[in-house]
Amino acid sequence: MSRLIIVSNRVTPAKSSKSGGEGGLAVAVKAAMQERGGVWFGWSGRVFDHEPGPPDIFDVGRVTYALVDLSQRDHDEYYNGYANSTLWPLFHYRLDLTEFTRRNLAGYQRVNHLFASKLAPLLQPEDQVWVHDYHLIPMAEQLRAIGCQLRMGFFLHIPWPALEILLALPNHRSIVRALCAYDLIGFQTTRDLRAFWEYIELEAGGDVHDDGTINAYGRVLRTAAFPIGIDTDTVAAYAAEAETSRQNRRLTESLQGRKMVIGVDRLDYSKGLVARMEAVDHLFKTNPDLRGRVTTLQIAPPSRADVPEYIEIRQQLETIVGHVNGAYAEFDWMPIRYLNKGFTRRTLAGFYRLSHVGLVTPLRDGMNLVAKEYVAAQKPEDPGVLVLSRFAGAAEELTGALIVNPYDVENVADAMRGALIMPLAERHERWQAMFEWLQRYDVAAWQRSFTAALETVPIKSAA
Ligand code: GDG
Repeated sequence: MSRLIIVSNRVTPAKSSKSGGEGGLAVAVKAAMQERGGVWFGWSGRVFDHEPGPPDIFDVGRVTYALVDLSQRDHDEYYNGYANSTLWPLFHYRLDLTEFTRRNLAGYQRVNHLFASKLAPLLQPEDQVWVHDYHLIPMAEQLRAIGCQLRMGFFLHIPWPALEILLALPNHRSIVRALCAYDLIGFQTTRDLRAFWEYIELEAGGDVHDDGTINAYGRVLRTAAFPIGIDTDTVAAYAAEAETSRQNRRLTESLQGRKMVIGVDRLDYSKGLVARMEAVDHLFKTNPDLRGRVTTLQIAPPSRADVPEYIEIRQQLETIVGHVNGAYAEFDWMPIRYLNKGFTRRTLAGFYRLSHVGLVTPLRDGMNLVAKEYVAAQKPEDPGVLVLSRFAGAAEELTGALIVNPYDVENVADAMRGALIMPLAERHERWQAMFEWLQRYDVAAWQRSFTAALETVPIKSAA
């Protein structure tokens, strides 16, 4: 088996993160790396005033880490700029929040070039390179420009937008051409894959074959959906162990027999938090019998706090939570407990297990690992119900959830009520099928299927 080189913007060498700010990519890649071993290359998370030196290289267990620092300017233009103020909002269908400047695009290209030049000397002839996510789309193109001929795969963790949305990106052509320098491109869902094919056929003038092979920009490459999984057995074990934990006891006591609804999301406008709180408002407005009997726990650790839109979403969320609590709270009951901080993965698993409803209502999401973690953490003999947005990639797999339109607050409120009163037999039937799926298609299976596909992809140039 060839050596695996993983490249991602953020690398998290620590054993586990308490902050909750690390996000789904880091959680998944860490689990995949622990299984297979290899080299994990990317940004150290540190920002300095000076230009970065050689990568900081060290081993932890089976993984060799190679970490590069960023200058303040690179961090502003590449990370906060083009990656998180252009690609992230646009790929999540938020044209209203998308900003584009040539300066930020140049910063993005510069950092991709920097990463490629720091990675190239570490590569060996049989290596397989697997690049992750929207921050690093041009990596393969940059590596090929300096002579690298290795097999290279790319996995996009966020949605691939519909054609009409992507056309609003001023440099859409250069982004898609850069992607076509890989040998394999993986997407979260068949919806994303089809949207990519549509661009290739209608805009790039390329060909798409039935097996996902495409010809475009003078290259032949493979495309497929590889829905990302979670470490299902570990989450289930954490949740079972947490039943007797101090936090779970405290939470149970504080609920005083009430039912609990839980939401856990990075504080991001794509997660639909404001509309979700409006749905909670509607639930209590139209179901007075539920007042005093249901508590919503919303955990939202801050993320990307340097980007102005994230400050704004936090203010909007605080306003609506304050409004709902002001409207319905009693001296001994609050409808919403809003926590602007993270918890350990073990604690979260325990909280999921105590919750009767998992509320996952993003407006757009590549996959959404929280939806999968919620299912994995349930008590087999008394499982809770997942309420899931149709716009999360996870909705293609988790068909036992109550699937909702997150823009329709009445629909979400109805689903919450349905979940709260659902009989055990139905809850069990829905949960069982989803849990078995998650055990079969876990994060290790995802890693294996992507790397196996990359290993066998035929490498040839178009005639
Ligand atoms: C991107 C895509 C895709 C959350 N709060 C805490 C905490 N978390 C963990 C969750 C979960 C992860 O962070 C979040 O993953 P998501 O998938 O829900 O969302 P993104 O961060 O947006 O991830 C997404 C994912 O990449 C993987 O491909 O599914 O669509 O946007 O694992 O549990 N972890 C800890 N404390 C917290 O308070 N420790």
